[in-house]
Amino acid sequence: MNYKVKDVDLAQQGRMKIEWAESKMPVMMALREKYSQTKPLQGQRIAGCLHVTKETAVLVETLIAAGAEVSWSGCNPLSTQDDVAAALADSGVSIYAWHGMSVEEFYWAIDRTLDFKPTLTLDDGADLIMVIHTKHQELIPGVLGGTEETTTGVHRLRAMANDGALKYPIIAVNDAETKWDFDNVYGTGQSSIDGILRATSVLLAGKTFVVGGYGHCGRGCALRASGMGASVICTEVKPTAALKATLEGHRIMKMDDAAKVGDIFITATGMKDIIVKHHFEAMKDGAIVCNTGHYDCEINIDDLEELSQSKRTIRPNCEEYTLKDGRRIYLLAQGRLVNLAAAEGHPSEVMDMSFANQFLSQIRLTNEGRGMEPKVYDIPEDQDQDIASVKLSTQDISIDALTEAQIIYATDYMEGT
Ligand code: XFA
Repeated sequence: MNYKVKDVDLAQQGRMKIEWAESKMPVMMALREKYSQTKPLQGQRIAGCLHVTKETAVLVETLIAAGAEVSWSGCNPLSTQDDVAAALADSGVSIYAWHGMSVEEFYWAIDRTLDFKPTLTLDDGADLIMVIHTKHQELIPGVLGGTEETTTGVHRLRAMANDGALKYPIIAVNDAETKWDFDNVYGTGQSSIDGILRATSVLLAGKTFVVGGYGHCGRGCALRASGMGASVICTEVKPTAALKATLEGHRIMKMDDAAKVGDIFITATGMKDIIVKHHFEAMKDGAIVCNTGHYDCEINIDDLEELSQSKRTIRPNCEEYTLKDGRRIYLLAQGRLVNLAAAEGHPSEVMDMSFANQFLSQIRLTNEGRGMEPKVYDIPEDQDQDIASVKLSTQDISIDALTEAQIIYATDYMEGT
């Protein structure tokens, strides 16, 4: 048996989820159609370590359609959708992933995906690359290259490359515009609002919605909250970001002032201690507080506990804290990422473009990996534009093209003077 999943009988349910995702991932389906003819990944063995979700299943089956053999593990013990893993196993994919696996099982699963001696790796968080570089260096000569999905992984790999410790080329999918921008602004924006609504069912219209941090994620949250009729206040430490927020129609305040007037608070900074004791002390009765930043330290929960006389779970993912003076504060998803804990993470339409970058980068490594230095590479600008272009065309949206004369105008510095 070349798989280990929770229960292969869940396959039918998982297959329906995958089919739903396929219908929302037109770029991946167009790539599948195109490359199932030419099979550019024929002969490649891809070891993948990436969240086992319905969207990832679409990527896996597209890699297979393009000729690759794959072997898969999950990159986070809690992100595996067991029914999706079952559907992949049932279709003959070697997959080693189940929800709630232990740390030992996690590394056991990665080891299993290395049994077939991969020629390419695909990572989210660089765990697979790390295992190969530390425990299985004998595999390195056979690896053409790898791709990495996230910021954290890319940071780790750039540091390795600087030390000369990286032994094969990596393409940083994270840094593609069609990944980074769309995930963070539109993916996080919608899914975070979705999480707040599922956890609370409040009306956003007319509420004062406070966003901590006006980076990409904060911007997405502000955009969507304002679109639903909330009045948005943003907090920032960076002058240019604060200025952008004001020019995009939001108010900017210090958190100390926003704390007094906000109905709903969301942190999206990547920094700790955004909402602390004196903020809770200033909040209105009924204030809702949540986080969509990378870590769960943006809201100081110890402070909230300290101020409270009691707490109870009043709804799923919604903890009611009663302060000593009787005011109530609602903490969502225990301060963890509200878009993952209370909703379903990025929508398939957004993952479509990230995974198109993954897929095309695997093909690039197949063709060019041998000649590439062991460094971290960016996605070429052309690839971003190609992916965006396919996304538009699948929605029957046409755009203009520059005329011959316009191209000359754009490139000839003598014109226009
Ligand atoms: C779970 C993802 C993480 C799931 C899986 C099951 C469910 C919901 C944990 C994840 C990431 Cl850490 O997926 C979501 Cl029921 N994703 C990515 C994702 N987000 N990330 C929001 O959706 C991006 C990110 C995060 C959280 C970057 C840096 C730090 C944290 C994998 C995925 N998502 C689509 C799920 N649609 C059902 O495939």
